[in-house]
Amino acid sequence: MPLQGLIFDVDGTLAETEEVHRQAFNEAFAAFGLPWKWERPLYKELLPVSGGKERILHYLTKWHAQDLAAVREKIPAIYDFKTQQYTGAILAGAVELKPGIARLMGEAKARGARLAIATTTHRDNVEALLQHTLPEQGVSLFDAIVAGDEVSAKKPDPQVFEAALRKLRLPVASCVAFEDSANGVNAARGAGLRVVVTPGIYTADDDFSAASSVVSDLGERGRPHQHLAGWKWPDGYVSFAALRTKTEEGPA
Ligand code: XBP
Ligand code: MG
Repeated sequence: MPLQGLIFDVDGTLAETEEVHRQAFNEAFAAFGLPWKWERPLYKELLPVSGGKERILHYLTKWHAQDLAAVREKIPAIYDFKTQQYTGAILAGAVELKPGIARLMGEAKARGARLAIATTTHRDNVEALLQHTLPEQGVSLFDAIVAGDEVSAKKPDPQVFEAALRKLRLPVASCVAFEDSANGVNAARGAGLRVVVTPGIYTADDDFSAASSVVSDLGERGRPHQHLAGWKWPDGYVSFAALRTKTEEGPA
């Protein structure tokens, strides 16, 4: 079936954003007078819990159960503050798109393909990232955006990818997902999508065995990526033409 749709995860896939999230969480904890500090090793342990609110509740329950009654109802306010801190940092230029992302999106649109976002993060975070990194088109580049709280279950549940497919009005066999984590791969595979993985700084040792391709990044002409597993890419970068060949050749 011809390739017609690309569905992108956000955090760790469009850009390496998790350090900005981690910093924003810590700023929120300080602002609310909580003596909590998520350092990198702990954040790596917490990341498999999708969603900032769910992640905070998981941490509170597991590490500070004695404060559960006092803090639980503050989680929405803590998360809102965190989101404001995060979007502020993104709009101030904290990150840039990973290699090949803007190029592949441009190639896809030039060939009439549709683009979607399927993410666990807050919609405000997505819009800030797109506004800063794709200033000409931003959100309008995408035919569908499905963000964290718009589905009842977050990744690894497939709902966010299923919702994106519905909004794209495309069959699953004509689309490919891009992810950075095992949660994301499992969610995309659960929706029946093939997946190209570019691991994030926190997910390099995740299990990507269900993915069709694992590469360090999507690469650029003359700046080849590192091939890690699965599909091999001519000249070391993922082009729309090469992606179309792979997806039309292989099984769904
Ligand atoms: C990754 C996540 C998000 C972010 C934090 O989302 O699991 O929870 O870590 O963002 P993606 P929020 O699906 O884009 O990889 O605090 O807004 O959840
Ligand atoms: Mg991700």
